[in-house]
Amino acid sequence: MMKKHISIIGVPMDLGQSRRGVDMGPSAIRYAGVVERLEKLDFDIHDKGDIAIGRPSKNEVHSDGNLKFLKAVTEASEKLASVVDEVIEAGSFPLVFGGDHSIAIGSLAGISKHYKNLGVIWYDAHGDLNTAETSPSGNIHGMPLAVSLGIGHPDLTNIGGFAPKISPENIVIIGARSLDEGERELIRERGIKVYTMHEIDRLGMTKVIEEAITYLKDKTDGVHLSLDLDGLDPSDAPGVGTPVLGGISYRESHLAMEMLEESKLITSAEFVEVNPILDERNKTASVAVALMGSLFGEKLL
Ligand code: HAR
Ligand code: MN
Ligand code: MN
Ligand code: MN
Repeated sequence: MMKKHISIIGVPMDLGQSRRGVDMGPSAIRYAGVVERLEKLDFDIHDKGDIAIGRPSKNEVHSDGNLKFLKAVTEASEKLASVVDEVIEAGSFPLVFGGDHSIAIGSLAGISKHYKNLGVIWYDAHGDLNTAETSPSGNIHGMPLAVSLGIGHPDLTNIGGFAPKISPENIVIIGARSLDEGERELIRERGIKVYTMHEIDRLGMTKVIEEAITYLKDKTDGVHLSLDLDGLDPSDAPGVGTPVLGGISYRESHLAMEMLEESKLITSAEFVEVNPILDERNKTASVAVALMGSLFGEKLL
């Protein structure tokens, strides 16, 4: 039988937020042994290296109506979208390493071209549903899910030349515990499915993932996993720019990945917000790699 192909794409982007160092995320994840780990599972791994990210000069206007580094983020998103598009075209599984979560704008633009009804699992402490109008920070990494719904600055919503990339009923957010008022309104207005930490505690991760799978299975023709490492508790994933207490444990995350693997639902994935400068001996990158192991079928016995 032909080996399945996975294509790794690094996106050393740190301009979607305010703490430098997350641009080194792709290196940290590679250093934690991702290629070796996935090759053991009998995949054919193609590491496509990193996308070139422009460095804005010091005197460039950094904020465009509460959108910091709009131009740099837009350019990087266009590049990422076309690389992801090529990877899927070639029949390979796109596995994207961030970089901050603004990169999901480009990933989803490249992926959604290939699906009529793309589903998205957004594993995150945050909703990432802000716009320039609602964002308390102007940081674009707090906006990619709204942008993919077609809500936000047109330079961002039209990446790849079309909008929207996804529809609200095909989204499941897991792990939310920090939402801004505008994000809450959008969730209510569009009826987005959210499992906050409250539901994870009450139902348990098993039930949450079972429900998420049932919710997405019949109405989608592909599901993208967008995993922000800050979805995990900071004690398990300290190397992130915006840690929030009371998060998903490593063990729960591990189980979630195993269940998603069994479901055979996931058709693309990204692991974002790994910041080795804020980390403890590359722990967060190692957690990311362990979760990828489970997502791609690692078994103990
Ligand atoms: N909601 C806040 C904002 O928009 C914080 C967002 C932090 N986002 C991430 N991505 N780390 O999930 O500024
Ligand atoms: Mn090959
Ligand atoms: Mn995020
Ligand atoms: Mn987050």
